Amino acid sequence: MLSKKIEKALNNQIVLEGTSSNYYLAMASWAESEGLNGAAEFLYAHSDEERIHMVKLMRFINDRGGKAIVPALKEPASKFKSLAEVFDIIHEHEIMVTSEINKVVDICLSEKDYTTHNFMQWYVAEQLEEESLAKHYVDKLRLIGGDKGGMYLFDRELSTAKMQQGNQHGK
Ligand code: OFO
Repeated sequence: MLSKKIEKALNNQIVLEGTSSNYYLAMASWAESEGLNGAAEFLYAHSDEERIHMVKLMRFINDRGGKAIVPALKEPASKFKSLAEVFDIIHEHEIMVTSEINKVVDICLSEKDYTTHNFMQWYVAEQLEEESLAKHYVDKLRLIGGDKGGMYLFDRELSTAKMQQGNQHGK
């Protein structure tokens, strides 16, 4: 049985995962409208991944006798200056999500809830991958700068890039 404190922390995390999914969806839509089809593919897929992260939390809460809440989400930004800006935002966002996940892990330890602590380790590993992937693309875009040929190749690379976490964790 989940303590109220843990249930609340997990429901807060649901809000964040849902927010992430929405952010990526808005970015995907922007990229698609800009003709950045590879980036759009990548971001649509990432949005789906984040929704899976949200639902995974919901099912865990309900399974353990708590009550998962489907959150109302704010409308995300829909205009971006460039793909470089999009990936800067993603990187910062994922750093923030990591720190929120670490807080949930701290609460698990203080509540001596080792089952939820164990469950949260999946998210800890996930964040490590997401942060490093985002950083990798931020660095690449910085190198590309305003080079159109480089941007074309980058967009093409994204169209084949899979969100590694989905594959590695067997979702
Ligand atoms: Fe759910 O991993 Fe990003 O936010």
